[in-house]
Amino acid sequence: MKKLLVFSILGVVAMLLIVACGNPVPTPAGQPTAPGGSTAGLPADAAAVATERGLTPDDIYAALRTFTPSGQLDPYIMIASGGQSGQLLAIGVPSMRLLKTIAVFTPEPWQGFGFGGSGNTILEGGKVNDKDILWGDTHHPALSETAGEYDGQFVFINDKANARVAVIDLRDFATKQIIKNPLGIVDHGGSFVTPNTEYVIEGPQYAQPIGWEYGDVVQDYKTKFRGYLTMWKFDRATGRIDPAQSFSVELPPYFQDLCDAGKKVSEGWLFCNSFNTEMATGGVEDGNPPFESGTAKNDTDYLHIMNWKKAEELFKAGKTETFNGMKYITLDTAAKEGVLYFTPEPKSPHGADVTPGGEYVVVGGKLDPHVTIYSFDKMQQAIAALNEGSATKDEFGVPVLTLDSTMEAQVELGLGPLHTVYDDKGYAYTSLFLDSAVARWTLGGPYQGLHPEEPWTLVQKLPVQYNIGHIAAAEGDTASPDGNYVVALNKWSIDRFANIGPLLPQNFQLVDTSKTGDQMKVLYDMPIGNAEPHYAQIIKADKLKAWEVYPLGTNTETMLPDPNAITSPDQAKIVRNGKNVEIWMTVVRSHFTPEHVRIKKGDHVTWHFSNIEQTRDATHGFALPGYNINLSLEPGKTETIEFDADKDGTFAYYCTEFCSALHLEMLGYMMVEP
Ligand code: CUK
Ligand code: CUA
Repeated sequence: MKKLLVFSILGVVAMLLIVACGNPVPTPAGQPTAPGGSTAGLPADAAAVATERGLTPDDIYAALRTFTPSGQLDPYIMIASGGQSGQLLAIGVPSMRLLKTIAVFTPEPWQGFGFGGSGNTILEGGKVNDKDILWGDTHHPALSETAGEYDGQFVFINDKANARVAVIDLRDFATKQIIKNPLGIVDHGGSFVTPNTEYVIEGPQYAQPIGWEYGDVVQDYKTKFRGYLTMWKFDRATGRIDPAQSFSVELPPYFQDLCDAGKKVSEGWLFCNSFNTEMATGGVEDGNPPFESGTAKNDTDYLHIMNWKKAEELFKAGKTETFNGMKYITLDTAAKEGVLYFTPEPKSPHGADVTPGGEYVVVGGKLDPHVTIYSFDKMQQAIAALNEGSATKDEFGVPVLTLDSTMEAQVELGLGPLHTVYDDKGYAYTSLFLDSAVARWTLGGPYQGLHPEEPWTLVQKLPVQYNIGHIAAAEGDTASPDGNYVVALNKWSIDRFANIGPLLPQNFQLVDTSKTGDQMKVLYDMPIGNAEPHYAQIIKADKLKAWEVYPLGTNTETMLPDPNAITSPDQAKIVRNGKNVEIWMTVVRSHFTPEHVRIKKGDHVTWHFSNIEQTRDATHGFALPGYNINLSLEPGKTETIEFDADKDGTFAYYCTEFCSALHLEMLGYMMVEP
């Protein structure tokens, strides 16, 4: 532990230096190639370009590894969180081309999400205390899995800021459901899935009273403040989370941080690191230690080891309490019935990443130079031994397994280890925040023999620019990772891009991991100019089977035929019933039918749009000025809006997608009589 302490001090010093100078030391830039030197072998015109641009052989290699000619498709798609934009990003790998921003928690006009159509209904599912919340802080996307492999059907994402989870259908890369956790107001350790997506898991972070009811953080902390981990039951057939079949587990008021589900040998279990076992309550203004040091006093925190299958049994047996409709297993029950165990983890831990076969859990210590590797097998032995006799318990009665009894190895990597991902060569990759590096190191056990090196040793530290947070690997969270690439999700970009003012983009750096040994290379820098993403997952593109167009008359919220769909302009009509006006409109290149909509001030308008195209990419838009209405009408889609005509006047509605040569002529008039 003394060693830990020394390094944690080093870590703090390094962190302070970074904060003080605001400038991690950049790595030396690539040296230009001497004319006629390492461009040998290139065609003359390519050699001339390389010489003129001062490209090194490494640069040329990187260009060849990433350049994707027009019309060629990327073999991987990365689904990255969009941080405080509240969205997700779909990015091609290795080209690092942004393909789509997927609207999730934040209204987005291009997709017509939240400007009058079904997106409004979906966003309403995310209300908090009846208040519209029109942004999110997305952290950890989780692709749906079958037998521990990404299956390309769904992706889930949490909103840390409001403890919500969203479901995105990968048939159309569109959000279908937002669900609010009734127990917590902030989350973090989610979303992630069980190996067959039986559950989408949402772990907590900052402790709070159940249902975020009133409590005093100092006086009530140990009695009222808690963490809650929620197992959201996912119904593949409907593509929705089913709250009635979902349950939660009450946790102590430690700050549970990041979780991962066991798989293969550890299927049925899950693991979360935590970082405030001190139960610090802040209050720097009253002379108390601030959270940043109060939470870092202890040498160790607790890795949470949870038997979710056991928890599911208890839930099914009715051994739960209920709050706001959410069934939950109390902390006392979880501790006594073998749902929850702890084992120590060093200094300000972050991340808990299960190896592809489920044998080990790797935890980084932000203020410790090591990663700690826990063995699931050893955990089970320690648990079996516990049951026979005396167990150490924390103050909430949760059994604590000793570090010696659960630890397989520790590997010293450098400063600020955070997150770990895996490849197909028996290597693990850990992000080093303070060192600004990606550490490649070797796994032992069943992974020994996949690589030429000793087990549990550091192989290479690759500098990245700068201050890497998460790291993502191709098929990295599956039972069989690919290993061609990892992406460093860097928090700071500093000098990597043109100066566009004090708010700088994040820097996603593509790293080549195709060769063994110390051969990792940075291939490409991609600026993320809209928020601070946290995690990302990378799926093989051929696993995605997205629709090219919607079948004619599809309601894209339900993905079923829409009862209000029409298929030809002949069926278009306007029907008045008292003050209610209902419009059935077709949309096709290059006209709306009808082109004249005459209504009266005070009417309630229900307007159905059917894009009757089946041509790929023949998307139309519908903008209604003055009414905050904007739709995206992809081929085959039927969409409905409703509004009160509370402003009289003449409103030209028009198509916002340049759909044809006569796109500008695609318009109509809504005349609202005073
Ligand atoms: S956290 Cu952001 S770098 Cu939310 Cu996964 Cu570690
Ligand atoms: Cu339809 Cu432009």
